[in-house]
Amino acid sequence: MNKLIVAAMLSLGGAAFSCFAHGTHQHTQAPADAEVSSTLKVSGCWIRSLPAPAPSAGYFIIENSGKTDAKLQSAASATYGMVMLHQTTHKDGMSRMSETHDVAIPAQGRLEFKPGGYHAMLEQPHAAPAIGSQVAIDFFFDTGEKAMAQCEVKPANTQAH
Ligand SMILES: [Cu+2]
Repeated sequence: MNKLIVAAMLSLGGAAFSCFAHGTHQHTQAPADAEVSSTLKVSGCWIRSLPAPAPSAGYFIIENSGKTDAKLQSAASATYGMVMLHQTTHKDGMSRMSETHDVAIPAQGRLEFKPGGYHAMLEQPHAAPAIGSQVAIDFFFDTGEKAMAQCEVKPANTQAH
């Protein structure tokens, strides 16, 4: 792992972050024909922007007004070469991130992706998006549907909404 990334993350509040080397990527290809869901909505999306080569993180709320559980399988954005789903866990005073898949949103429920928990890891930006600009992210579910969101780019020192 790049020392610059560690330094950038340490400067975010003292917590020691460790991004696992993702050795076993199984990237779900975003289905091009996915229809926009009428029951799965993403709102409140924002991005904590970090200078390259550090990845930025996306946070948002998924609401499921449907009658069955749904799983978020992947996300994609034209602004980033790769978007992964991550979960931050805390153990022995350390924070670390690992890749996750199939994040369940319960029927008639919601799930918040927020600092210290689930987030979208936004890697390989094609161009660094300006603070205050909007970045489009698509979210793909096991129902074969997608949800779209516009995410506001916020500065690196943003801790929450
Ligand atoms: Cu992460």
